[in-house]
Amino acid sequence: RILELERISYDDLPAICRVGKCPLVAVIMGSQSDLPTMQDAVNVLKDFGVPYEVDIVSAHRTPEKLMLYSRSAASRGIQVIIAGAGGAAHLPGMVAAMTPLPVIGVPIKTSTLNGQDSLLSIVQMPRGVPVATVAIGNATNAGLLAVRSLCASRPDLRDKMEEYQLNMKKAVDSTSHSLLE
Ligand code: RP5
Repeated sequence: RILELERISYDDLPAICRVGKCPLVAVIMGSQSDLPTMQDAVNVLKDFGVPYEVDIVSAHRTPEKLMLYSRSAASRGIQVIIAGAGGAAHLPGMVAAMTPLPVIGVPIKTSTLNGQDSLLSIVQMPRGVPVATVAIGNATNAGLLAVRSLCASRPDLRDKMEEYQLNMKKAVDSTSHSLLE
């Protein structure tokens, strides 16, 4: 049955959601229970107008899908993969092992160890197989990092990112001014 995989393409598998014609960023997670956290990455991509797809891919529960997904991502036009997982969080590392694309890992906060387990599982990758790991639960930064990685070839996104940064500065400035009033 494993050999049969060679005849299946990722497109034969149902994706939860594809937004935009040719998704550039993939947001995947180990379980639907990760979605409330991963939604923050999706929101960033929506705000920046970056086409994306969202799917559940589990390193442990759907290993065959993991392989199909990772092997086909680059040829399907995906440029960056954001992968969130909790606990024994092997998803981002396994994806990174099977794609040449940059992978951004989001450690999901767990109820037993507060996400320390997820963080260490994702960040401690062996030399040669990088996963850019954001802080525990910080899928917003994963989304922003994905957008930044597209900026080199997309001046429109670079402009939007500079505007985003300027707005953050303005928000801090106006808070500081209100403290002095
Ligand atoms: C991991 O196990 C998932 O990424 C999730 O964070 C965690 C728990 O999954 P569920 O039991 O909620 O499906 O694979």
